[in-house]
Amino acid sequence: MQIAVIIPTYNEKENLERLVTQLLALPLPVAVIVVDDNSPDGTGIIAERLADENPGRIHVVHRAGKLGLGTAYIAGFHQAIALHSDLVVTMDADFSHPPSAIPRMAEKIGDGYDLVIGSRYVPGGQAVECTLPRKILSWGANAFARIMLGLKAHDATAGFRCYRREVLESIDLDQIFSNGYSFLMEMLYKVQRKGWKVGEVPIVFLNRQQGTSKISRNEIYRALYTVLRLAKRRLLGPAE
Ligand SMILES: Nc1nc2c(ncn2[C@@H]2O[C@H](COP(=O)(O)OP(=O)(O)OP(=O)(O)O)[C@@H](O)[C@H]2O)c(=O)[nH]1
Ligand SMILES: [Mg+2]
Repeated sequence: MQIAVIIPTYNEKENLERLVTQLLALPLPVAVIVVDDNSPDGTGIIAERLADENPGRIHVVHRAGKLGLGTAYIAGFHQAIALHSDLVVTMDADFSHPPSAIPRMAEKIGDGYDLVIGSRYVPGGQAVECTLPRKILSWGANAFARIMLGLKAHDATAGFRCYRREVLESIDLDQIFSNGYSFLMEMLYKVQRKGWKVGEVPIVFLNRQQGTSKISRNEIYRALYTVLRLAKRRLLGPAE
């Protein structure tokens, strides 16, 4: 069983090497795919060095500029499919998502799930050191998406996920409209609509310790728009 871990990066020079080292030390056959958007802080150069030092285990996708999180995931998915990875994990570079949870996520796939979310909002999960506004935003976005789209997962906005490759192959990735953070909700919606089995394992989500946040007010409005657009299609449009 081969596992590809996709890490989208934009200015993560403080985090990338330490994260990659922890991932490669996991007791699993892990390959890492870094999707870097020409980070001004040189994260892409660090990724290249790590790829040279670990032949065959690290792949780097370089894009010309900051093109958004959604299309970064899609570029990573195409690469993971090309590598014939059995499982495809996505995670943030900033240590909010603990690498130590990946074996539990893979195990849950073994129990018959097609997508497993590293979840803050199931018993045993938590978000630590997050500010109150950030907690309210996350909680509100989840509640809204769950109600409007009928999503069953409790952490619908989580970027820490483990997909079976077949799930990704079943979805027309290049048709996904939203970029940025709302991509995660759209993707989960499509996975659920296809009838794939979605599970969650609890994780302790740690707020970013190093580097700076990339979430903007604009992204929040766009996420709101994405949920409304999908909800409208769900009520009125053709099943898809
Ligand atoms: N390639 C690429 N990666 C991105 C882009 N935007 C964000 N990222 C990465 O996506 C992951 C999540 O971004 P974060 O800035 O941590 O967003 P967040 O977790 O919502 O916010 P904070 O943790 O508060 O900073 C990180 O690994 C970022 O480096 C982008 O446009 N392109
Ligand atoms: Mg983060």
